[in-house]
Parts: sequence; C-alpha cells; structure tokens
Amino acid sequence: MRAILSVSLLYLRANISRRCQQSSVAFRDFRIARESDPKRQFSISQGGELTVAQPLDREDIPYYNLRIEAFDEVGNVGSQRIEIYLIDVNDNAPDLYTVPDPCIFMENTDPGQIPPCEIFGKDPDTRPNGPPFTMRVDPSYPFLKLVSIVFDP
Ligand SMILES: [Ca+2]
Ligand SMILES: [Ca+2]
Repeated sequence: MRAILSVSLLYLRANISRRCQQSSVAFRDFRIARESDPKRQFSISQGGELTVAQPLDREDIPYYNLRIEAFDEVGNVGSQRIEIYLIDVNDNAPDLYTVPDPCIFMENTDPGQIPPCEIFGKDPDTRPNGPPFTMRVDPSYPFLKLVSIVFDP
C-alpha cells in the first residue's frame, strides 16, 4: 500500500536568501532541479515550501538528493542540496518460491530417491519488515502425514 502524502517538508526561503544576498531584490521563483527529482515526486511553492507531490516508495527510490534553485528578479541563482531518506514501512508481503520450480514428486518412487523441494521467501522490505520469515504449515493441510517438512532456523 502506498499513500499519497501532502506534507510540508521544509521552508527554504531563509537559507537560500542568505546565499543570494548579493542582490537586494526579491525572489521571483523557486524550482527543483529536474535531474534530482526525475519522477517529479516533490514540488516547491513560490514561497519556498517543499512538499511531497506524488507517492514515495522506499523500494523504488530510498534516497533523494534534491537540488533546490532560487532565482531573483535579475536572474541571480542560488541553490541548496537537500538529502531525503525514506523510512521503510511494511507494505510488501513475503513472496514465496520453490527450488526447483515447480516441485514434482513422482508416485511409486522410494522417498529417499525423491529430491527435496525447497521453499524460499523474499520481501523487498527491510528488517524488521522483511526477512527472516517464520513459515509454518497450515494444520488443516490434508497431506501433512505424507510429507516431511523441515524448517531452517
Ligand atoms: Ca514485508
Ligand atoms: Ca517498504
């Protein structure tokens, strides 16, 4: 699940104005350098308020290094870098897969001759929202007595 955030991150006017004080004229515009926000997930107001404009996903982009530029009336430009780290939330379920895929157990074969089927899980979230996983077999599984299941610690 990804939520669209609309929170104000920073007010940049004061910091950037110190860098641009060679000119005594007022600011005309702020902008985010496009290469530092390729998916246009942030926006900045004329007052220098940086906000989240599009959903953020740590599994897609975990870190931003935005470059904010301010322009005054005569074209002087000041810039400021802003580092943004996303905090992980548990928004992905474990994805299970087997080796081999698919697992095939032949009938009428000595159990000792049947290669094991291993089940693994992956999850793009980080600890404690991702691996390691706890696996168990549903007690209502009808073939529980026919298979031997071993869990790695
Ligand atoms: Ca997860
Ligand atoms: Ca996540």
